[in-house]
Amino acid sequence: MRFSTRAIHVGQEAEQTTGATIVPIFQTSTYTQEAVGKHKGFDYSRTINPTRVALEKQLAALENAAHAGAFASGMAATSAVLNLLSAGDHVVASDDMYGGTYRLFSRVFARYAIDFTYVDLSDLEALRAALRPQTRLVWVETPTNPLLKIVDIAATRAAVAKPALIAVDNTFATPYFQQPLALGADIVVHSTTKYIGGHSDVVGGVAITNDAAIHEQIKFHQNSVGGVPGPFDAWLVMRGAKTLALRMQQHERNALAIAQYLEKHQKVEHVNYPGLPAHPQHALAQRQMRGFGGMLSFTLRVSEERAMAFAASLRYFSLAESLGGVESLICHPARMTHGSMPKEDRDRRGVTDGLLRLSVGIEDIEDLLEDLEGALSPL
Ligand code: P1T
Repeated sequence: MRFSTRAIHVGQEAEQTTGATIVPIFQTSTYTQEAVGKHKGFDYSRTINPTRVALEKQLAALENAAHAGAFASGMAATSAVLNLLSAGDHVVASDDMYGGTYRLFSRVFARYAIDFTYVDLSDLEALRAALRPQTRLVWVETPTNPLLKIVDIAATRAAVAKPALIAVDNTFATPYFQQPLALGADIVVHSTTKYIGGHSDVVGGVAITNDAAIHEQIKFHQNSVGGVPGPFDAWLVMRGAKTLALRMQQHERNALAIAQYLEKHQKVEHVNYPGLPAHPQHALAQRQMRGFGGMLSFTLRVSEERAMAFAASLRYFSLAESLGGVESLICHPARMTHGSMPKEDRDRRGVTDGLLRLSVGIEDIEDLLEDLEGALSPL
């Protein structure tokens, strides 16, 4: 079965009692048992829910994987992976990554005696130097948020010996463009809030693996910690995921056209988009990914004030956090998505006050380009 067929069919069998073609929203917290312990495999919805099970089968299939655990948010899925660790363990993580992930690592898990080292994972020497005997996890984001750096997943695997695990946050690329498990990663995490849900109407996450023992632990944490999605949220993510391939094709076409337009614009200082030949890791992105995605970031040759006024003046790009929906968004990472990161940490990583990030939607490209031109020309 190929990608879109899997997205539309895996886990989506007709419902048995009625024949409903679409998986119902099983809006129930509990299940009536015939006798104590005699039931149909469902006992309590924190533990298991049929709508969630259907979503988990579908999302595992998108990553060509055996197992998936769905969560109430991307951060809950990330927490579940970090919950595999114990006090005294060490983690190496991307220095450029979503600000909320950095906050979770540095302000929650660091308090539980888990040690973190942040390095530019596109530099394999830096990765090797950061590894310790206690290193249990390497946390990779690629492309990174918001600088769109690319990390070589296969080379990371070659540098990181088991039992240390490699987890890849595949939110920006999506399984349509990148399959980290096939490149040697042990776990893939998504914020399904983004491209997989695809319509900016639900918050969710997922942790996917081929390793049955890891999945058992993830399921244990779903049940013990309880950060699971409700049935309606699971259903919304599942509905969105069916059109992932179609949407990603248009996201990418539009993003490439905008990256090329911005790259030539005299008011634009620099564009970060892995699909541009000028991107320092363009060749690696071509090798590792099937496409370059719909995210880009750039700096303008104007003051921060004017850059922020530009962002607010666009008509079709809403000034908003998040990404991956059908509608275009613009954000100012330093004040928005990465506001929880101290300024010196942001500056060191290149998340400067002048940086703007676009989540390019699937509108008609002519309208998006006219919108950008209309807002850039008065600057
Ligand atoms: O928002 P949530 O579903 O909990 O997912 C967190 C998350 C995890 N990983 C990546 C790469 C992300 O970008 C995010 C969330 N990011 C934004 C809200 C944002 O605007 O960048």
